[in-house]
Amino acid sequence: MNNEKVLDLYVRMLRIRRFEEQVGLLFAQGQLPGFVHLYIGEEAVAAGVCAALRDDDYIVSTHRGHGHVIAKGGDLNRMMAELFGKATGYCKGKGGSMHIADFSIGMLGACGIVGGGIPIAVGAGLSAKYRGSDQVAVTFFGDGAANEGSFHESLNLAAVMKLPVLFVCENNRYGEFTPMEKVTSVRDIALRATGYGVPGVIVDGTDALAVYEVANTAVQRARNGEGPTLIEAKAHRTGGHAEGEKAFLAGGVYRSAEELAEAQAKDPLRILHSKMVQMRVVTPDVLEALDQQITQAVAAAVNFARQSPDPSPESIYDDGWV
Ligand SMILES: Cc1ncc(C[n+]2csc(CCOP(=O)(O)OP(=O)(O)O)c2C)c(N)n1
Repeated sequence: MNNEKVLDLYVRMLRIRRFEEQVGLLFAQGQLPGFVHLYIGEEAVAAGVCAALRDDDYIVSTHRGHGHVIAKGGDLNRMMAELFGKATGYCKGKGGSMHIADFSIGMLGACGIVGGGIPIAVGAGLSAKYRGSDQVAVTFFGDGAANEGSFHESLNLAAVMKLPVLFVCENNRYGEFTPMEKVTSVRDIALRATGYGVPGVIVDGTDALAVYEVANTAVQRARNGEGPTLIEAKAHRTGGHAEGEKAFLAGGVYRSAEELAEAQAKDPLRILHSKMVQMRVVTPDVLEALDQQITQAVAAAVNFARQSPDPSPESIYDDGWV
């Protein structure tokens, strides 16, 4: 992988991290009207996969979707405005965090229904195959979603029809507050690929370079008409399931301090940062300047959102489908 590509991975991750940190802060200050589920700790998965895609490839996301939108090239201003519920947001302020879509970059949507996005990606893959367009579709989902019927039906259909789809399981080991082993019959989600006759690959989801390599292979396979791949990226979310978690958990603790510290130690940004400096891809000064630039872009997005108008009351019935 050339230096430019490595740096590109880092930039995608840093944009996600700084955006998410800001969103966490705004939520804590009571400035955002809806719920938010942050992606901090899992950045290498979205960055690694999306860096292996073309602009016209498709992705479908989850309730934890900001990172996917940003990694695919989403606009920070429109995202932030959507979180603030403003008319300039991606859904004109009516969707919020879990409903960001941007068809112009192939981002077909986030989805608050766990497992709900998976069949949408299969539909996009079917459409690409039908049109002979050479595009691929990616569905991101959690370990919890891998226990939904939609996952199994979708994987089977994609395998039978040899659809150009990447099933990317972001295994952060928890579904809300339930550890995976309490609700999942296998230790590795990737094992389930065998049951559907497709490759199942496990990758360290904190290592963006490794995720990129695995995704690249799966994308080539999909474009060659060889069908789907199930990728399981083992990752950690370093924050709560949703922001404000403590408020509704009533003090209950579901993860030990040691486990959390272990997760924090596997920070994908820090890992790639030190690799890049070690490999002399770039100097720390350049990375520092990049960080400042991205931090400013996120601050500008907050200003953009704050200065944007609210949706007008007359528009309440516009853009709605029943
Ligand atoms: C069909 C459905 N069931 C339950 C919920 C409530 N819910 C929201 S997020 C979540 C946990 C999802 O866990 P996972 O798929 O592992 O994703 P993660 O939050 O870990 O990224 C649940 C149960 C939901 N939104 N949709």
